Amino acid sequence: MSRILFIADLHLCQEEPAITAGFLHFLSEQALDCSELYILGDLFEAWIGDDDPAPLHQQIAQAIAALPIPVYFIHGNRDFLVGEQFAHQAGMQRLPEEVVLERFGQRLVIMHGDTLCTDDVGYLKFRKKVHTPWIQWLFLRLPLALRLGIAAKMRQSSQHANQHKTMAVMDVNQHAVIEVLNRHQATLLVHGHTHQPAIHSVTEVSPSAQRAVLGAWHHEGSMIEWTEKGLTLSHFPW
Ligand code: OKV
Ligand code: MN
Repeated sequence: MSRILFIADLHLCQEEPAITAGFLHFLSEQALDCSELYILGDLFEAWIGDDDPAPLHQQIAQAIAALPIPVYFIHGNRDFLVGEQFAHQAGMQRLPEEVVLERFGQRLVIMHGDTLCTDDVGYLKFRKKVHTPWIQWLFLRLPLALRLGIAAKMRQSSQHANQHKTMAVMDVNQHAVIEVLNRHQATLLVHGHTHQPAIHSVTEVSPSAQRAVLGAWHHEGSMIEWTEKGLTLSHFPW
């Protein structure tokens, strides 16, 4: 039996040990009962380089590496610097921004979801900067303490900026959703990022499609499973 799991937006950090505990519990129960696990970004709240000695990172790497199933990772807007070293330690394979999975006779696109939020011009500008290869190259060569300081400052100013953004601006743009589905000739899309869990029908494409959105792991876990019966969104306590 084939059961594919998707999760995203755990935003793991030292300050929220209950979420880490919830994830470790998820790995030891749900994840044992599936054939593949896809982590669609923002597994971590912040990432400033694989050389960060935070014990949380090693704990998570070991727990993922212990799984008997293949684990795949797509970068989120927060952990976009997760590199080959960490991926190797966690025994997971990093995937490009958008990937098409062909199972059960259907085509399903997976992505983090930030690039669907095309109305958030300020975020797209930020993204373009921090995704520029030479800027990343320079950042990763700064001393760890300096990177930690810069990152903390950037998170602080982003929190202030987001207070003035409406939910509509931070949600996906429907034209971007249609474009992705058409470009990949897919009828299913699974993403996270918006923290607005739901399964939507997309009737502007033909044949009509489904867009399944993962929830963030704030007070409970969120996952989407894909079986021959289709997509199911579920939430579970720690
Ligand atoms: C991640 C976000 C902070 C949003 C910085 C170059 C530059 C990488 C970085 C520093 C910040 C990631 C790596 C973080 C996401 C924020 C604030 C807003 C909207 C540079 C390359 F520019 F300084 F040279 N960073 N960190 N934000 O703290 O994890 O996604 S982070
Ligand atoms: Mn995100």
